[in-house]
Amino acid sequence: MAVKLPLDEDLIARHNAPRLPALQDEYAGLSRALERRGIAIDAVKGRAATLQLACPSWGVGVGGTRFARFPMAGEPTNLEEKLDDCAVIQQLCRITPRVSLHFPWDQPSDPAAVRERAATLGIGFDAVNSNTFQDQADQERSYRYGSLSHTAAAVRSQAVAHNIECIRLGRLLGSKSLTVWVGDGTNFAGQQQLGDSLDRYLESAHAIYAALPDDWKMFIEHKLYEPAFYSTVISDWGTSILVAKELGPKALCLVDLGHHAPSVNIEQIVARLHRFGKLGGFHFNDSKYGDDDLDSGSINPHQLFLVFNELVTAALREGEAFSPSYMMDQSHNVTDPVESLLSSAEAIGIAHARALMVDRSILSDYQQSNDVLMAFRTLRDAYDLDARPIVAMARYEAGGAIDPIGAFRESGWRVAKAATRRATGRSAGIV
Ligand SMILES: [Mn+2]
Repeated sequence: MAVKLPLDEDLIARHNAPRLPALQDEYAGLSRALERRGIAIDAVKGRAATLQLACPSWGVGVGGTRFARFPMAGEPTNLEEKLDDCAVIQQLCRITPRVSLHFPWDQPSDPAAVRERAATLGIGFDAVNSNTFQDQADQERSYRYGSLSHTAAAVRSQAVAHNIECIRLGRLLGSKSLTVWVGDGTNFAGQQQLGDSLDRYLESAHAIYAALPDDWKMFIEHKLYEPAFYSTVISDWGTSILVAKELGPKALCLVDLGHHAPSVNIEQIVARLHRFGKLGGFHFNDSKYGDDDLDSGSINPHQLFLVFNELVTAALREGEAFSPSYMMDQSHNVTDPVESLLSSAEAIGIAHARALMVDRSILSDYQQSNDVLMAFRTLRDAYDLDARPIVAMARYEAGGAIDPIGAFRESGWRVAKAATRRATGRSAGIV
């Protein structure tokens, strides 16, 4: 099948040509800095180039808060247009080869045709996401008081059936995993018996798990609070890992960086989940106060680095057997979503590259001899290095843009789409 990428290939070449000498110069400078540490930059770049992030279909539209949404001219209005924007992101940054769909938001009338169209655009499909946290117009029973853990068996059955339908659609699209997040919980003490809610959830989750193909994974996404503000059924990584262990080997935990209590040590949670073979994947974003869904690395790039420090450690020990699923899960309220996703993909790539630059054998020696300060400084030394030339060079060599956001603006993509795509509404919430 002939691939027809959305942006003119010459545009990227014309964009890169005048920027290449400066990139080569900066890459050579970093190469010398790493050489003095006994690290070969090409090996780091080779591993940096293996990072792959999924783009969320809902992330390419302008998001919103509980209060308002401010639409943007030229944002996507349907699945086809979302795929076009995701393909633009992949063409420019080359580390987002797959899209994660959300049903029924992205319900395809002809999944085979959608799969073929995506392939033509140079992209595929990652985890499919079920949605039992809101009611749809044609829905028989309401999720107002819960879905998989609802007190009524008929509502639970409806939610289970929806998840099984997501698996069916995902198989037709070429996906290999289902992400299950439920907003189930309570807003009042006494509203439900806390243990019984989890039992009902488990019974439903077992029914979904039983419908998983052998080569599929089921990601359990926990979230501390919201929309339920007193108790949430799958509230934390402890509940998540217990559920995943009870369901079986195909059930794994998903870490969304915004879904934890404030000041929790997320990198330690990552290490714990990995230790027990239950680290399934990540939803990358950043937060200041709660589940803010801000751009990855925009608030706390150091935490992102520390998370990748754990991931790189695990990857070094296990090689290709270690392959968590990575996705960006963000809400873009005041920026162009394509630009935010390009910026975030770069931030994640930089955090990964910094972790790859840690001198692990020296770090291990300092840890073993309890030289606390030097262990800390070994880690910090890698964080303080400017990893941008590695990420940019890997991107350039893969056919992407040296400055993806600059190239996106030069392409005039959004202006052109503003003239052809219909206007969207102001309704609050996620697109
Ligand atoms: Mn998430």
